[in-house]
Amino acid sequence: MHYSFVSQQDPEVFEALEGEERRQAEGLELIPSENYVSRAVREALGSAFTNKYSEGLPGKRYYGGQEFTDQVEEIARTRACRLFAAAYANVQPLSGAPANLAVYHAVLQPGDTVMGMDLSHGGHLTHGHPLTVAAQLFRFVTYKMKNPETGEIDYEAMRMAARREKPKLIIAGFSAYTRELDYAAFADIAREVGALAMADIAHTAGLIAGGVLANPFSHSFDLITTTTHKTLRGPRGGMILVREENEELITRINRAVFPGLQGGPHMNVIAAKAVAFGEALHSSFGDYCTAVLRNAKAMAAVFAREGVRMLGGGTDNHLLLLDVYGSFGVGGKEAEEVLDAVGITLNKNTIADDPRPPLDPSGVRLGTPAITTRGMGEVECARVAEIIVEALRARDDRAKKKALRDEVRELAAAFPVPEKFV
Ligand code: DSN
Repeated sequence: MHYSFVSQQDPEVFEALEGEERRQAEGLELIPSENYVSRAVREALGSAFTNKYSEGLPGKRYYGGQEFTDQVEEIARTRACRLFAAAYANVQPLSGAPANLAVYHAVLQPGDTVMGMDLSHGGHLTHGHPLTVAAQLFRFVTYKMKNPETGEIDYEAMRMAARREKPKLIIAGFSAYTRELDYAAFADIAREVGALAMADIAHTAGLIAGGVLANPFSHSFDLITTTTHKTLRGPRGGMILVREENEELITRINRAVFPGLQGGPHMNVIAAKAVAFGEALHSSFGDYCTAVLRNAKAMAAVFAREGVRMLGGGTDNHLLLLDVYGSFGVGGKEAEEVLDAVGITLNKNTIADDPRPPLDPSGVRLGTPAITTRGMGEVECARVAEIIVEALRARDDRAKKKALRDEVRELAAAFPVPEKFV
């Protein structure tokens, strides 16, 4: 990106833009929720749609001048439905947290019970953290893994808890869980207790669209929420998908998004979602998703060989969660800093029932979506895993860290961030 206008008009902001471009090009991005979008997606994000207000839905807006907003929102909605076999898509949520809140607003009454995965076992803040507004309005109960070494969720304990607590909504989804979910078990429990089943697939949306992980709609889930970035490789944003042509539920969802929670949708982002969904419908996207999983397994094999404790014992998806405190005697905060210094970006993360505090937990979380977009394969990903192990073991050895930093730069230079995916 050249930023020719910003560079002339606003050197201060230009410096930050250039710095971030350089950081992304020269380092290796392993935060599993991050990725690189195509130049086409960036063009749509920077388009004239950013100037436009368009409260309402296609064909039913509150402002004039909507012929092209309607056109682009319909393209995004239709493509989203095709990607996930949905009957209906609302593509207006600003991101994943507002999408989840919109579903709660649409289908729950204050005081209703919701069941979600415990945060330290991999769940997300919006699935019931006490500091969220949702937790002040609704009553959240949690389920956990039976065994953090295998990652198996305790579905029987979940069923017993659901019978006892009578949730109105059961959420399947995570931001730090490495194993495939048994959507059939979730749906069965939800049906038994009369709850709606919602899957928050923010992390795995691309992998589901690409056909390498199961689609919750194939197991009768009622609703899906997701972000549109992460593995789906679109702009930052969210959406809500409905499985069936259920007019009442669809109307509730639409009203919860607008005017319930939001005003005007960000039409430039919706245009960029449409472009990204078009890329995800392309046959090459499935190959990308297959490579994401293969690369994650290649990294897991190195960590297993090196005796690094992985929560869940490995991975079925794009992410890995390492117990760095247990494995290297280093907290997650210091591990994140050491790896940042060698050019590898990942994030500190709590592990199941972590005794350490969230700002310096026992774990780090990493994943393969971004480095796979750069074209790296199993050989490179295995080497990146080795570099992580070497850097954490040699964290007090400046010369070794410098050598690793140089190697990371060379690797990044050999796999430039691509501009086109289709
Ligand atoms: N912040 C996202 C993640 O990193 O997983 C989830 O909201």
